[in-house]
Amino acid sequence: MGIKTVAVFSEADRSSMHVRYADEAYYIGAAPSTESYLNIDKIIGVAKQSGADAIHPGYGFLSEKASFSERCANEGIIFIGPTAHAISTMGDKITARKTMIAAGVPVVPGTTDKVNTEKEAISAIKEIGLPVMIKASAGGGGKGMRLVKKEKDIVGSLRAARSEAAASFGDDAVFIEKYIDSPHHIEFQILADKHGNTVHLFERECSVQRRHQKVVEETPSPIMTPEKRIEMGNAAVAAAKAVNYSGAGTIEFIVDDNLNYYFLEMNTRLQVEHPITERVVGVDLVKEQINIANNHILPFKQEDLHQHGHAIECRVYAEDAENNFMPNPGLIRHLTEPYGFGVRCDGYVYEGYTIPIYYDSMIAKLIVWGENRDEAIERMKRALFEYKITGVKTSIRFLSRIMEASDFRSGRYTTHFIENNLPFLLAEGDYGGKSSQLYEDIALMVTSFDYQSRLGEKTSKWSPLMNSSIWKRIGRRRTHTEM
Ligand code: MV4
Repeated sequence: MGIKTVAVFSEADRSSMHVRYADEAYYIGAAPSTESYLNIDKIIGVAKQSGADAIHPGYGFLSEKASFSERCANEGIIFIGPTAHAISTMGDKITARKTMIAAGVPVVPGTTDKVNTEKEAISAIKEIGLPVMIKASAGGGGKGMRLVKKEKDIVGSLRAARSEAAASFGDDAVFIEKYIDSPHHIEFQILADKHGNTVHLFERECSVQRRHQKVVEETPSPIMTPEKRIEMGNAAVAAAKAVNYSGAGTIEFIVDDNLNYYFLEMNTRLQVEHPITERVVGVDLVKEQINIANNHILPFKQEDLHQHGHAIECRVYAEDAENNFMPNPGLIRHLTEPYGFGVRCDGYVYEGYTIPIYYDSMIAKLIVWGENRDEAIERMKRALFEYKITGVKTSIRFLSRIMEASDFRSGRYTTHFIENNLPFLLAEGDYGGKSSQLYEDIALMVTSFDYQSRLGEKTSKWSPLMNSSIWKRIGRRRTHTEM
């Protein structure tokens, strides 16, 4: 777009790629995010100092902070995202529910107002019927929720949900919903300009998740019908219009096996999984976000938008699946990323880079496209096979097993997919047995020694175990041919 970029970085991100790629980069503080990426004053300070006219908040940190959107507006800096009003309305789940009811968007049967007393809770649950979910109004993404199955557990769960909400969010307001068992998580991408035009860019199926962390997403959803898609898309547009939304946003629904759908929450930001929508609908969502912030009119209408083929995203985490998915930060020794037709690899690590311990353990997103779902799955398996990372444990093999699981292949899976298939997903598969990591390391060492023997004595003092990339070690001053 020809726009100059300014990066901010914490102590832990000095050697990150975004710092090198940006036109300018500014240090904003120590590694903990409260001292850097969550420090509004520091970020506004950099915007002023550098003369940046807009801030893109990404998809973490301050991206859904109403006070940050407001501060930008007050400082005359464009926040590439919705207004503080839209963020705070959707951030408060009771207000969001009420707004959705008024807009005619289906919500899960439950209480409209916050539940104040144990007596109120008991009578509400009598009406709704067990099982129910008690949810924190200030929560979201699974925080501050309690499932209640038995009458005798109501009081205890209410107290627990309330105190957890008070401790986590400083707000103990809770509401109660009917529990939807084994749901699908299906979300709709929307785009809205500042001139009253709102469109949806269809759905993403996000039911492959573990502890409220998404692992695989795909579009179209294998359980969607053309009729439901139109109905839910219209509901998503109505939801966005109800808060005068502008920018990119996502309406999350839970969907039961009979395709009854209920509004859960709205994410008032770009999401991690946006590339699958970009690929299937053919729209660059970040470009549209920037143009919307710049007061442009949306360049397409609903009837211009179509889904073409099938896209899948796998999130690659630096974690140890066999050790309860424990984060596994550290030095990247060797990296080979997949490529080719229909493959997009959005990563940030490189050989010699050390993943810091401070932030999320997601290190890459692998997105593939195929003419149809089966082709997309086959392409994903090929791309995962080509993807080699040594030095840290990653979820690549686990993802490969997901692609082979019969529940995934059939397309009939719910949010319980991972827990229901864990032994299969952790077992050795086509991808290679437990020894495959050892073989990979040996192959890497052999390659490294081979290079060294051909490059002559001069370089042989470099142990391949110190750094797997010969290019990094010797490539700084002399080129390969000079050696
Ligand atoms: C529910 C539910 C069942 N019934 N609400 C989890 C995250 C938060 N956004 C709401 N969540 C749920 N709310 C009712 N009334 C089940 C979940 C849920 C879930 C939802 C979407 C994706 C994954 C999930 C995993 C566990 C529970």
